[in-house]
Amino acid sequence: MIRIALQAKGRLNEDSLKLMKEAGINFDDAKRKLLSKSNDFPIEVLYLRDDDIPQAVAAGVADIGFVGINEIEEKGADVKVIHKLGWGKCRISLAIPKTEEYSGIEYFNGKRIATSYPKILKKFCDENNIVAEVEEIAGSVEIAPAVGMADAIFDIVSSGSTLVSNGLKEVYTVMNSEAAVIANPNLTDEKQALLDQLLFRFESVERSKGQKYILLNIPNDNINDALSILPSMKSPTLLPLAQPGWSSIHAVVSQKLIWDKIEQLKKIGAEDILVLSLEMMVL
Ligand code: PRT
Ligand code: ZN
Repeated sequence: MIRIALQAKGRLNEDSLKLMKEAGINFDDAKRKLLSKSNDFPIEVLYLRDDDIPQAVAAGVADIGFVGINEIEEKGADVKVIHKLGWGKCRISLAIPKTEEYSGIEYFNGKRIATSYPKILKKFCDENNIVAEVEEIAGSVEIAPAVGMADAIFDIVSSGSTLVSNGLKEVYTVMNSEAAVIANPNLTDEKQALLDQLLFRFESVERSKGQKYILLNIPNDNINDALSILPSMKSPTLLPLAQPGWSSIHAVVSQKLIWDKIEQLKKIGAEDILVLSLEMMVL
């Protein structure tokens, strides 16, 4: 049995549950139980606030967790970052009132900076020889300059629209973040084996994202042209059709390229083109 800590509610909750489900693991959500066991896999889910996940994993209260890299850095918890998940993407940036002129990071010398990430900010200031006053506040950081609590802020930005609507401009990105799988550094062999099994499933699901499965029929004379248009995982799947002189080709194509490939394939005589969604790619 392995225990995973997930965010109970908030920005990472939905994607966390979706990935577990796509990996074939179902359980009750946080609205029903704070600790929930799956019937599909030897795993228990512990729902926590994201701030508490790094510490819970470091202490072994949970064996693994999904949490933003920003929280891991801020908490300085002794956990291993095993796998980046590619969602929950954001950056932590310094921002100042939009009317201020910005010359470079020396601007922050002698300034008061409001943040919920004091450790990351202090480390950045130390590394860059900036002497600033760090004002730690738990939430609504963006409002601090307007109400006179600070001259600047250091906060999470994703689209940037919260900064704009508070009359601020982003001037320096200190770190980029995304959600990651973290693990306690001292997992037992049994737990490590379960984690490896989970990672294999997560990677199979992730690999299929943005990919489509394409099937088409092509005159045998044009098979080589079609194969040069279509990439393949190993060797392309090529099947003879009942109709003499024709074959069927199956391949996986990036969603971004699908229309381009369809147009090229039609030009060389491809017919009956089908495009299907992929749920996972197991290599
Ligand atoms: O209750 P709990 O403590 O669990 O949740 P929380 O309120 O502390 O965190 P939550 O759910 O807001 O965010 C969880 C994690 O999502 C963060 O630690 C980041 O790793 C990641 N993430 C990704 C974000 C954002 N994008 C984001 N845009 N976290 C917060 N924001 C906020 C930001 O603080 C700012 O207020 O959104 C606003 C900015 O958004 P834009 O799009 O206007 O720039
Ligand atoms: Zn939080």
